[in-house]
Amino acid sequence: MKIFYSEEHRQHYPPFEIFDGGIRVPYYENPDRMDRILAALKGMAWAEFSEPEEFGLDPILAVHDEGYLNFLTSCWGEWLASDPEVAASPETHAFLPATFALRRKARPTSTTVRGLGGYYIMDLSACIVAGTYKASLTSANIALSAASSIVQGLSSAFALCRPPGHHAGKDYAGGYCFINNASVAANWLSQKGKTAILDIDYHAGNGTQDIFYERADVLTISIHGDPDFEYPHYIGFADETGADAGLGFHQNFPLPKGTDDADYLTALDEALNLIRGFAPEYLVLSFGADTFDGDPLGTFRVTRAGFAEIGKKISGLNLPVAIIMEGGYANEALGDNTRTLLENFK
Ligand code: OKP
Ligand code: ZN
Repeated sequence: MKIFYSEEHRQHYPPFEIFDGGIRVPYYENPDRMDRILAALKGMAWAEFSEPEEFGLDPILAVHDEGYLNFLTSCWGEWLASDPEVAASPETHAFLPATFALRRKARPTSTTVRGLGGYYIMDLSACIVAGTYKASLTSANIALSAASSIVQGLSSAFALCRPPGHHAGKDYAGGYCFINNASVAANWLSQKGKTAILDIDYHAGNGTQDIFYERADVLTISIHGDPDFEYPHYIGFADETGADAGLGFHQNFPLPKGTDDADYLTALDEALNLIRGFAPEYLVLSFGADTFDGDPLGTFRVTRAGFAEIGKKISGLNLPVAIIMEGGYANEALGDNTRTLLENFK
């Protein structure tokens, strides 16, 4: 019996893998498996070992996507080049993404927590603990309460939501978000009058985008770090403008690293003009303070004065607004930044 074998596999030996719950363990699919098999076969008289032939890429490209293969080719080099820590000790590192594109949505394929988790969670930051569900329900109720109060005639209301919501889609959690508070509020408001959502969190509001993408009755706009370099990476590009009946009723403003007050306010002016054109009765503002200069999860340079200007411009719409708290991680500045924005809506 011919047995094709190569020692090449030894070059593939990641130093770890991640188990459920984030625990690092040694790589289970390891070269020792081959050594065990080899040890078992080597002594057999019928075992005839051969090196494999070279067939080139064509038979592989007949099955696999070219971009995917290109990624496999370039991944490690890019990873190494992108991180000095990796370069300093490559043997102790492995590439893993921290986010997962939901491109297969056939069905929840398993009834176990692991299967359902993979289906309903888009990344490794939507961690669920004992109090998560109740806290999320309460957070949504906070947003609804703000929405209700503007229907009752208040010109503005602030929903100090936690957990945040704008990364959560119809059937997925992600980015610290479980229930999309702003979307719940906006959908509720849309029964009362035409509603727009403006998302000024530093990260693209992918969940909100997904939820309203086919709808013309709720305009959704997000201003954020360009997903070309920033989380959530797979959604939030400028050419995503809605689908079906909703075509033309979504707009993204992806901005570069280092965006300062002036550049931010220019994009905001454009967004506000779109809202004026839509002429809604109500506005839901997804507010994240992670655009702040020095936010540990952001790259923008919006200042305290910038938040004041942002608040002034949005309040200049003269629309009843439900302001929904999203992100913001420069904790020592978060209170002042939030207050500065809110001051314009008093
Ligand atoms: C939530 B919100 C990237 C890790 C990304 C998730 C960020 C979620 C942001 N290395 N972690 O929009 O403020
Ligand atoms: Zn954010």
